[in-house]
Amino acid sequence: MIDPETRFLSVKDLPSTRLLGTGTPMCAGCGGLQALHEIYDVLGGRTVFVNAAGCMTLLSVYPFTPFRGSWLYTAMASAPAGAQGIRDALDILLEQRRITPAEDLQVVVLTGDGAAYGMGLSATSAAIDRGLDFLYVVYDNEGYGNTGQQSSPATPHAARTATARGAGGVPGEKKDLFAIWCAHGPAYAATIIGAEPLDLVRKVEQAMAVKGPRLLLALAPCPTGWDFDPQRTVEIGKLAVGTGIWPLKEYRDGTIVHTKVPRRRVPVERYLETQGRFRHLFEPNRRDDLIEAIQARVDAYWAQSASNGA
Ligand SMILES: Cc1ncc(C[n+]2csc(CCOP(=O)(O)OP(=O)(O)O)c2C)c(N)n1
Ligand code: SF4
Ligand SMILES: [Mg+2]
Repeated sequence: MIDPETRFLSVKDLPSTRLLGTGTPMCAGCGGLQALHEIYDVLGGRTVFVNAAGCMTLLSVYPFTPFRGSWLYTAMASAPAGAQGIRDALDILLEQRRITPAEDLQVVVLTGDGAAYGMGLSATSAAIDRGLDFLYVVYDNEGYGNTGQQSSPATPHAARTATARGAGGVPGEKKDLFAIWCAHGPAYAATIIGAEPLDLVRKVEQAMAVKGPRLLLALAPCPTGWDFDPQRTVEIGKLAVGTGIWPLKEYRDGTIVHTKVPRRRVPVERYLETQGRFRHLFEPNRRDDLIEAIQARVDAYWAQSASNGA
């Protein structure tokens, strides 16, 4: 039932973990929002989100929020520093017995790839080094989505963006944030995607079961920035896993394990052809050089991980 004062669904009608409706317009079919919904189902309301500027910032526009806990908005580079301040404050309240352990909150950074792979990387590295007890959730839509999908360090090779409009798209390669986190020896790290909810939920539970720096890195199919029909979000997410472009894996105790290995990998072009950002690989002339380069990189990744026994 809609509450006439807040214009949101009445809280008492909903299970305690669901996101409430938001008054702000988010894109239909947003893969980042899909992953966040699923993560929040497990996390629940005893969370405080620390958000680096990006698309998800529009979820909480004062005085409205779809979350049941608190929300702190920070500059793009500063979310881990904000998380440190909140964790410290909670620890002081606990020490002074002004809150009970049952009233303690999970401190969760919510950030896009532009902040996570780029602007916020230094603050993140320092927070991991300090052993900060926080969950770091990245929705990776492979570009600066909120400002019109400019290239970010997470944009994949050959994708066209607002700042890479040339014949070959982005010349560089996507940065490996998961590997960067693992090199720090965190308490936990995992890649996830909203289109594989069972794998995702298990990883959120694993992350919540330990203390320290923890990463959940979600590929976030983005109909607006990647140029596809919003109804294809789940299909494209499953193709990202099935082609092997987005390996689902987790890091625990120094070991990396793949949690879903595609038995027979689908050719990457099945994934690429679903998105307007790769249309120039197929029209007006087929760019076999670029398609083969992308396929070769994926093949090399899986050959390497097989030889490592991951
Ligand atoms: C230092 C700084 N530079 C630029 C901006 C403008 N800005 C706001 S959101 C955004 C895009 C952030 O990209 P990402 O972290 O990937 O999140 P997304 O928008 O894709 O959700 C930018 C560039 C900013 N807020 N701060
Ligand atoms: S631009 Fe992409 S990531 Fe941002 S809200 Fe829209 S669909 Fe989601
Ligand atoms: Mg982004």
